[in-house]
Amino acid sequence: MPAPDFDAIIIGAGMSGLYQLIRLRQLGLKARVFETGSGVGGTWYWNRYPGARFDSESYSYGFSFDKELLQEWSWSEHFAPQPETERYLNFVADKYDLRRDIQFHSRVTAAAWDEASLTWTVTLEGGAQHSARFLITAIGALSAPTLPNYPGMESFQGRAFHTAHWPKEPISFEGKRVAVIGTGATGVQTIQEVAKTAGHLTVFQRTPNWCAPLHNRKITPEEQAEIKASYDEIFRRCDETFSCFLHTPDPRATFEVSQAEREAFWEKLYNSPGFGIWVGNFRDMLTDRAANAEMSAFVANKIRQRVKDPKVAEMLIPKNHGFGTRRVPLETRYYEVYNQPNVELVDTRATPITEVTPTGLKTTEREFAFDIIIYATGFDALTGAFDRIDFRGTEGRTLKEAWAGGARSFVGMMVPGFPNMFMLLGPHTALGNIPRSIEYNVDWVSRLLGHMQAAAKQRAEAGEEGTTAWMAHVMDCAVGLLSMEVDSWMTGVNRNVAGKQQRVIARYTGSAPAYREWCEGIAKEGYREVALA
Ligand code: NA7
Repeated sequence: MPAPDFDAIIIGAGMSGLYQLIRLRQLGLKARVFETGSGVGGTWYWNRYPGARFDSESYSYGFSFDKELLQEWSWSEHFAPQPETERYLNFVADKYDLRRDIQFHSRVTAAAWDEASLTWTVTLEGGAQHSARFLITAIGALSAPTLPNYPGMESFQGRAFHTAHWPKEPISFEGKRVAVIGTGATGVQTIQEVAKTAGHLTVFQRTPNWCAPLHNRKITPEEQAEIKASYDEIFRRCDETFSCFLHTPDPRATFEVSQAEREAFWEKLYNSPGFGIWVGNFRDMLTDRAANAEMSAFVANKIRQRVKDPKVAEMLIPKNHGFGTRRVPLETRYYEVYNQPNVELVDTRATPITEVTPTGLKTTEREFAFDIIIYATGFDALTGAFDRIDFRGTEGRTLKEAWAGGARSFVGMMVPGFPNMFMLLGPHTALGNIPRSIEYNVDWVSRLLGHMQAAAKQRAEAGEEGTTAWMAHVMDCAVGLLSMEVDSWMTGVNRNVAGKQQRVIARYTGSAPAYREWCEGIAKEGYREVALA
């Protein structure tokens, strides 16, 4: 039997693909990365829309695996913008000479397991095929962009972009009539940037989100020195917190403290940088209905204070979900944008968009003329990137078939029936501050591969029993969370995608430390629940 072309194929050259490549080289494995784009960076390569930046503190987001890299790279802002992150990931690719094992402009369309040769054969768009012992998906959790299905979208004569397919050349909004459709984390970042220069900006909002101030600023030289001296502490803290951010819930319950104390605490959070207001709030804010309602009322008042027109303010205040039950977009003068004379807000629940025309779009009420339409309409989250590739496991069974009743995974990293396939950001892995999960998952997979090398094993497959146990745990974690009562990508809903209209338990909602503990238990017992042969 001919040897496979590579020991391992990695799909995707984002953060997970890059780090996995480094780890595979350390194991002496010959790996090839296939990447659709022309450069490295994944999320930070594709999402180059105006205003794109971190909501995690920069120094908690970068790679932590190499102390030298940590000292060499200096983040310029507490929450770095996309161009800087893309530069950082290029710096990483250069530092470790990764490009020689990355093939760009190569979209993987299919991957099939062959039991006789114990290999995966990967097919690229265009038909080229490559084989490998191991297949590692580094395809992201939010990487399959979705567009609305309005009639006439192709007919638009101006320029139209999805935020995740933003062109590389600069786009000027100066004097232009611009539409932004969508007000999730991406839409909010885009809107506040485009509003600075657009001749006229119309925001089409279907569901308002609870946004909170980011409070970004430049990192001073003193802070830089301090950050570089405390990386051990920074990453230790990320390891300890629920979702790997620097913020951690307050041990108090909302109604344990007086109203004055509560308000003072929320005021402090509202004036502090980052996700503290979401993941560093009172411990019951995301589980206790009354607590959540109080917090929501606090933020609603902030919106009323910041938006001059009371009617517009009410349109911007979410009515169908409480604070933090969907992803909280962090913003910089977002609400003030609606005080500008060049900005208009349209509620597409009251007046839905009916069609896109050559010159703009129509709602049930009006016709609008635009030069540029920006679709900030999100992603087919968590499973969308998997659905775009025709994965075939044992006996030719497709991943789509295996997941027809909902995605099922073993600790988010393996799937029964798909031997030697590892997912770095599969459904049901810990998310949160994502690079922290990536580093853990890459290390876990690499340790398993090292174990297989040492034990002369060729084949690893997740067992049914372990998968059932993990999925039961995933279901248990979701009990009692207010977020489970709300439509969002976090509950698997995307109205633009067939079959994604109903809420499901789409992701692991337990803590990252608990996730790692579960995975460590498996590793410590010689990868129990993984059949090694
Ligand atoms: P999101 O959070 O899924 O937001 C998508 C937005 O687009 C949201 O406001 C949607 O409204 C809106 N949308 C989608 N389709 C339509 C149609 N057909 N008509 C009107 N409005 C529409 O995606 P993001 O890119 O902002 O963020 C995704 C994650 O990436 C984010 O959480 C970060 O962690 C990174 P809806 O709420 O569905 O009514």
